Amino acid sequence: MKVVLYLIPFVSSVFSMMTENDMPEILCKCLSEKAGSITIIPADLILYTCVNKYLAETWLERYQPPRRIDPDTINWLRSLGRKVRGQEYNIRTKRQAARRVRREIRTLTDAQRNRFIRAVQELKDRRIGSTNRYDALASAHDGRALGSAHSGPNFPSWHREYLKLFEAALQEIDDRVTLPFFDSRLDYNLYDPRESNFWGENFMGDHRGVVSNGPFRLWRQRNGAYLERNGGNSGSMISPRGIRDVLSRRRNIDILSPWAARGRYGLENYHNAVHVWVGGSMLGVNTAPSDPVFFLHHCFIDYVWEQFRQRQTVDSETDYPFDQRAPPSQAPNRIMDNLETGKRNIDGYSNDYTDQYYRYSRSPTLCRQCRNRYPYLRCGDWFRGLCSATNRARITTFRSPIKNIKSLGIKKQFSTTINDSSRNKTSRKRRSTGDWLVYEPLIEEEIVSKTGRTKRSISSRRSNQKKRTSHITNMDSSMQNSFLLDGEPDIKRWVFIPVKIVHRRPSGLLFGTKVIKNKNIVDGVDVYSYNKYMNYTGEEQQAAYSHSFTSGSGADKVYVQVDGMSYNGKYIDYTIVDSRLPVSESVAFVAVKNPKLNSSISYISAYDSHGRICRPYCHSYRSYSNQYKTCSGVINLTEEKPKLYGEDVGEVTRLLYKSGKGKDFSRSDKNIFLSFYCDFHEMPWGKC
Ligand SMILES: [Cu+2]
Repeated sequence: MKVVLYLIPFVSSVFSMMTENDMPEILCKCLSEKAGSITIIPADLILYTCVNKYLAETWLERYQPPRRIDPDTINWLRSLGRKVRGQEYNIRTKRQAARRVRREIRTLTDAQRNRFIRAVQELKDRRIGSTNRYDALASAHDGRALGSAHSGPNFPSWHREYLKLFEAALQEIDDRVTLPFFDSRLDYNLYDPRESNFWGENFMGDHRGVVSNGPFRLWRQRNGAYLERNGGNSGSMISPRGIRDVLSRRRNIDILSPWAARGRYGLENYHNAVHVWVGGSMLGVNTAPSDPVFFLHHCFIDYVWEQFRQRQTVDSETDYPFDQRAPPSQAPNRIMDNLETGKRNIDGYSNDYTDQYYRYSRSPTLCRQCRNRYPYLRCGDWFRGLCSATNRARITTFRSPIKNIKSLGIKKQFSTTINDSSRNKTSRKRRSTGDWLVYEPLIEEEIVSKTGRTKRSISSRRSNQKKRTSHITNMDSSMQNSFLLDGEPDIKRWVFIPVKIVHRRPSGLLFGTKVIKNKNIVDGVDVYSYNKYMNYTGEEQQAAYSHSFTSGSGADKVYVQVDGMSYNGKYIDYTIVDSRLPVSESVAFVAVKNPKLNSSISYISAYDSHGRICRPYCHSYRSYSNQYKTCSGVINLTEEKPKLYGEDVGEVTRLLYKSGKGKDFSRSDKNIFLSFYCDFHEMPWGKC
């Protein structure tokens, strides 16, 4: 008894420096509103939308007010706007209708593409005010525009005007340049989109970590952070079916957020999945335009929206949906934020853009449109007759500037950037035509065709889905973070905490380890699922990306994501679990704001590479056992002792495994405050 009394104050003080906060109301409301659609769209996209909504609505409180844009930059932006209007005037009066043609980047000639790339590089090189032209334009996407240009009816209009300005800036440098677009369906149709030529040295450069080859290698953002990508970890390229679904609607209210955010017609969801797929700089809404991929991707979204507009049966110029569900900053007559062109939100719905400035050349989708016509496209899906991008050229020599790589502190063997050369050795098995037959239903099924019509049809489809394992997985890439915190990229501004992941084997998997019973193979099970523990409930599992596979080895990644609630910073890392086992456990290390720099409140979430979300649990320090109770995932870290974080991963490891001179190798979980249960059946978010 005495011992217990003695322990109470001690135990409760252990976690005094890490506590659970309530989830901010904006975030909580958003998540619970959308929770109903986690069996329709991958839940990490819901997370993405809601976190962005919170960040957009709180940017002023979280940032130290951002540096004012200098007058030179504003004058330049205004002059661009005037140029656009001048062009408008010329075309109107002369009636020459010299509309520029925007094309899919893989259909450009090498010369055309190089000219575009050179103009982008030049934008980055030309100084303007305290920055360069590229970054001046990129920063227009930040601040107020986070909220007034996303998740609402102003999404396509604001971005249309934004692309026009970017294109005008390119044309100032080279008048023959037109903005190309990135039709990610061509990459979706590829067996492994990470191998696409789009990420080749003569296109956008690699997608593994700090961009260290191609035309934008070692680019830095305005705040000094490197341009980064973490391609293919989660998210998805856009499926042809998704585009067909969007184009099957006739009113903007049916395809735009917030009204269409929950289903298969939501244009912004498909767009988000690509941002998530590319990751790195593209993941944060405030940093996304730092990557030129942003403009090509958005140009494709604009292409799709234009096709949609062409099919509308009502007046496209006035079909601007707006009610109390939309953010007030997206009111039709409000002036577009940050673009300095004086246009109103609804002006982005004007026909002028495509009547006067540009038109789109049809992107080749069917094999007969691309076969033998473009060196970077091929007939990728003979079965359905669909075009795909070609795989990127194998690089025989490693051509990145070694010197610079060294200065990044990247050791060659573990580089996230030079895998191209190492991957050459084990060339991937080309998929035969037969594989498409197996693969094809997966493409059609998951994100796209689930409307939740009848549960029976979904579960019967799911039962056909065993064998979602493949040798194409994301297991051979690491994770790069920018260490950007409140505008400065520096690891010292962060501290590391441990997060425990408890992962249950998802249903629908079948591994190669067959069960032999009484001399015969037992169908439908493997050694790891052949047990009484695996008792799946009839509940529906969360939706997964159709294009994602579990490695045949069982290795799978669970990502842990940190979003600053009281600061401006994002951090993501993963831990590896064994999907074969009924339950598998692991610890991830993620970084949060260093509490020495004042308020460190973070929302921490976890999801697997298929887009399914895990449920957060916090250590219940009132009890003596290692008990965890469901919690919000919002963590407040303070400087109070004892210290439950480390300045580096080694220090955290010491928290978990006291170095007992080889005696003690068991982990002490009492120092792990946050844990996630990845079961994929239970609702990942609590009620507000
Ligand atoms: Cu945007």
